[in-house]
Amino acid sequence: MACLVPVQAPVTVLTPCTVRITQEATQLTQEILQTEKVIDDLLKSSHRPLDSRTTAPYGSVMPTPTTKPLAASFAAVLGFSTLIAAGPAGASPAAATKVTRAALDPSLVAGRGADLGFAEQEAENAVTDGTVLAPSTDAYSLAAEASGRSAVTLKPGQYVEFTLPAAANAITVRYSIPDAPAGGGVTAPLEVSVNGHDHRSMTLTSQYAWLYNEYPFSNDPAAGPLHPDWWTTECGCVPDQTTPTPVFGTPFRPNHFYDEQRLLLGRTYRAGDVIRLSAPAGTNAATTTIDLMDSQLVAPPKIDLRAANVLLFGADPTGRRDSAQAIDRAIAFAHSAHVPVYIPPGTYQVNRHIIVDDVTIEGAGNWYTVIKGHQVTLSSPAPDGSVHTGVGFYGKDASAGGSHNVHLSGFAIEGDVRMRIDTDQVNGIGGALSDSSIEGLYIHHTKVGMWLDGPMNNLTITGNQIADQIADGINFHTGVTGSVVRNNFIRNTGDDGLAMWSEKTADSGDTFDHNTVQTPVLANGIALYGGSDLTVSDNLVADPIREGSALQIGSRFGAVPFGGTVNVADNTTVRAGTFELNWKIGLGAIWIYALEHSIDANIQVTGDNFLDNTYNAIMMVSDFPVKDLYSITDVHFANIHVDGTGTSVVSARAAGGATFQNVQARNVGAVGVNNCGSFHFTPAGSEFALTDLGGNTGGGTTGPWLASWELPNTITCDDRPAVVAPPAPSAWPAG
Ligand SMILES: [Ca+2]
Repeated sequence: MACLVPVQAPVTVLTPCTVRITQEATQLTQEILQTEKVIDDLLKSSHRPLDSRTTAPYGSVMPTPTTKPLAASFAAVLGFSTLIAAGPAGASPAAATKVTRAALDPSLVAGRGADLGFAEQEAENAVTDGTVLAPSTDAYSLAAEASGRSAVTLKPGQYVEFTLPAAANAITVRYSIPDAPAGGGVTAPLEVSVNGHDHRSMTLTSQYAWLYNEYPFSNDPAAGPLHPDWWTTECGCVPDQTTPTPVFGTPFRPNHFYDEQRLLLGRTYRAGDVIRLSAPAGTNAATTTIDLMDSQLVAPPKIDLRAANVLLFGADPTGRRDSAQAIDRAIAFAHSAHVPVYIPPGTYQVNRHIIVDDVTIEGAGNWYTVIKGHQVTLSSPAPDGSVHTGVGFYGKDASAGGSHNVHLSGFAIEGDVRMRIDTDQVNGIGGALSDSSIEGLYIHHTKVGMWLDGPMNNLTITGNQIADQIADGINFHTGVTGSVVRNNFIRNTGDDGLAMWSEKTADSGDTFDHNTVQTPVLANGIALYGGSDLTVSDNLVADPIREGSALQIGSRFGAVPFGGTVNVADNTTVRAGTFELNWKIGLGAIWIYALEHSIDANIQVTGDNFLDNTYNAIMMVSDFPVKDLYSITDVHFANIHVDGTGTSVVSARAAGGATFQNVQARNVGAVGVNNCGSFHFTPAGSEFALTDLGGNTGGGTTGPWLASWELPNTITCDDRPAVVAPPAPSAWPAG
């Protein structure tokens, strides 16, 4: 019978059960201390199987300890013995390639967004003999999905090179290579050299890129429309109700072009050293497009000797054998012994969910400890509707009480999801996790990085990177309360970057703070769908592409109405306010959308900067079929900077009203307020009223953006005003 020990039981309570567990823990710790040579040897020879040593983790004879500190052993293997090695003698520091944040000068976004210790350099600002893509925000183009809306395309034999701005031992390359002719992706080499030597090769892949067609998308570039019974914007028709049947070119709606890959350089290079990325002359990729490179100085691996080391429970750090059961055994032991689980450097194959409850799992850092899985087709659908499973760490389902006191940190999750199937639970993190924390993970190639299904309470998500997802980055789904998402970096999601989705049950008391969200290829950077007392603060959101914008407050998708106060404070958006392909009108960087209910919660939008808006900065809209049912009535904008709009500062396409105070605008491309109200156009004016609380200054070609003649509700409705591309954002004068 298993020992059942209360979570808080002190080990000084000497029941027979706790005595045995304490003895086991002591023995295990001693064994871990004795295994440094095992781990050391293992890391030096990644091909050596562990079988003979790890099938009996308890009581087996372990090798004699060596005098070499374990940390030094890890360091030697991972290149840190040369941590402070200088670059080649005589290398002259070149001018560093410009460092940016979301392709902006960092001074323009100081104090906002995430800081995870890497420096972003855009390829279009680097030295190259390739072709710099002309900036574009047109969906389904390489430029639109690139950070800063531009990238560099290399033909075989061409290069792009970046001068390091600071010492670095690791890079992340965001790139795109073509799909296979019939879909499914290809691999192709990318050569990396530093200062003309230290050559190495990365193997790029497009297996996780290139989706086509309509929701939920396809990997087949030749497929005709998946939904000929849907209204289709390209023909402005329902294809199977149209004669003659419209023909759509293929590939139809290609998207999700980019992927990223990380590389430890094996030593530390200096500021001024030059990293060249080359498409080798013989590459099978006709083009290799480089969007950007991030560089950083990764800390040495973390080691925890007091924890339950998964190697002692049979885990295989070479990634050859499945380690799921070994990790389960380590978790079971750690749970009983009240110690954390430690996953040392290595790649661990896991092809299903690891169920976590009341446990701490620590990796050595997400550059070192990688949990990697294949997507597995289930023999029959799971009760939750999944037809696949894959690598992920899951709390128990909320209907089973959820999990509590789970703390995950310092590892990467590398999934294998290439298609969007919404019923599949193939997310990096899932289930219900109350009183828990997730810190310092890198989550890649899963469907959703973290999909939490409440009800649950008090989860803190900090310092994570989530990239190249098929769907959302993080979603608080249904009754997630009192939880925080802070200082996370999200790039290239196939749906919302960060979302709170109050389907049926309200999310409440949650905060998204100081996150960076870049290039969601569909939907929004940050979206709130219903809920109460929510905060979105100090985030940086860049380059949304279609059917969404930077910030959305939307009453849709079966969400409960908004309640309480919604604070949208001190965020910066850039290159948002996209073109809505179905409506064929421009959106706003912040998009407030009453589709299924009126929005009458107290919405405070304060201190935000909306930069380089492709169309509008602010849009408030109710869909046309429900324009007389729902309104938007209690929205307040204050202390806002709008720097550049292709069209207006405010587009109002709903009944209701909003107040404005100290909303300062410049480089406005069209009339300051595009006011359609609810489209009745009566002599009384628009159904949407603007209230000027003072300090609303500046404008553009048409004079002050909030001119007195526009107030309170002058109809200025124009579906498609001419777009005037704004100049690049610049510093705002003090005061
Ligand atoms: Ca770029």
